[in-house]
Amino acid sequence: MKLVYLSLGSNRGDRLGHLLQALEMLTREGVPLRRVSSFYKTQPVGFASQPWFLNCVAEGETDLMPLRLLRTCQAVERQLGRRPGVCNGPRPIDIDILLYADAVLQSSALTIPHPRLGERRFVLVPLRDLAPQVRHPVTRQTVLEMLQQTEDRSQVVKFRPL
Ligand code: PH2
Ligand code: MG
Ligand code: MG
Repeated sequence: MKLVYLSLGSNRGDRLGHLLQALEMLTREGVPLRRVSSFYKTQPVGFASQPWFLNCVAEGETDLMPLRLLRTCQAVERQLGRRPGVCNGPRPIDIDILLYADAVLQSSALTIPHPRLGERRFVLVPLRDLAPQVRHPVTRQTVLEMLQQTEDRSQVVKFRPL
């Protein structure tokens, strides 16, 4: 079993519902989730004129190889209505692989660790909830160190459903 960290984000439709459904579907499709971070309302990074996101990070265990895991994430995205559209535009769900055990790999289909892991507070803040001391397998920085050093200043606000 490999320990994996996945980032989930939604900024279209029922954002909370999409995240909850995706978490349940991942567990059913070969990625049993052990823990989930808090949920955060986050300012869009990159393409600014779109709705704020709801983001979280999940820790899972899987026997799926990295590319199979990517295909599984994409299948869940499709089942929740994701269609190829504007790159980085509003989407019901986006599921990205952040870390896959200590694996380092780069191909046209998939790069692990996620190449923008250190540049995004909407990823680092929820990842810190679960794994502040986990190290990036290449830079050897911990999640906490990456968060302290990132230049991203976008807003990440804890989401309170009630
Ligand atoms: N995902 C992106 C681009 N920008 N911004 C926030 N706040 N949250 C995201 O999940 C996100 C983003 C591309 O996948
Ligand atoms: Mg993404
Ligand atoms: Mg993605």
